[in-house]
Amino acid sequence: MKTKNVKIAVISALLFVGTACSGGGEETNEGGMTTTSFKVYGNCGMCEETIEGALKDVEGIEKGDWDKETKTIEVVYDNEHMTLDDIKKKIAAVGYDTEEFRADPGTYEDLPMCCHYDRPKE
Ligand SMILES: [Cu+2]
Repeated sequence: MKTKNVKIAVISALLFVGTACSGGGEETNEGGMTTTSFKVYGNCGMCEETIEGALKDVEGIEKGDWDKETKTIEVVYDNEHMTLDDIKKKIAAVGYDTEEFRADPGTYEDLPMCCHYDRPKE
């Protein structure tokens, strides 16, 4: 019985990773909460802290989880008080580009050296 549960957990985790790697875009809405993912440019673990830090303790954002391997963030947010654009603007405000919103050059320059990711073309 225990082994079976572990197997199910492993399979669910693999399915989850599979979804996360597909580049984002899929969106689910449940009870006013939207779950989706999108690309955020970045490099390393420090980028992860900065990106996720920008969304931490923000009312209306329940979860922001960036993966440095896939450069994809998964967000869960209250779609009555928050839009995806708001979230992307918050990320841009701490120095990170998304396909839609670009960080200020100054903010980008202020990032630690290791965090100077290759920016997408304007
Ligand atoms: Cu970094």
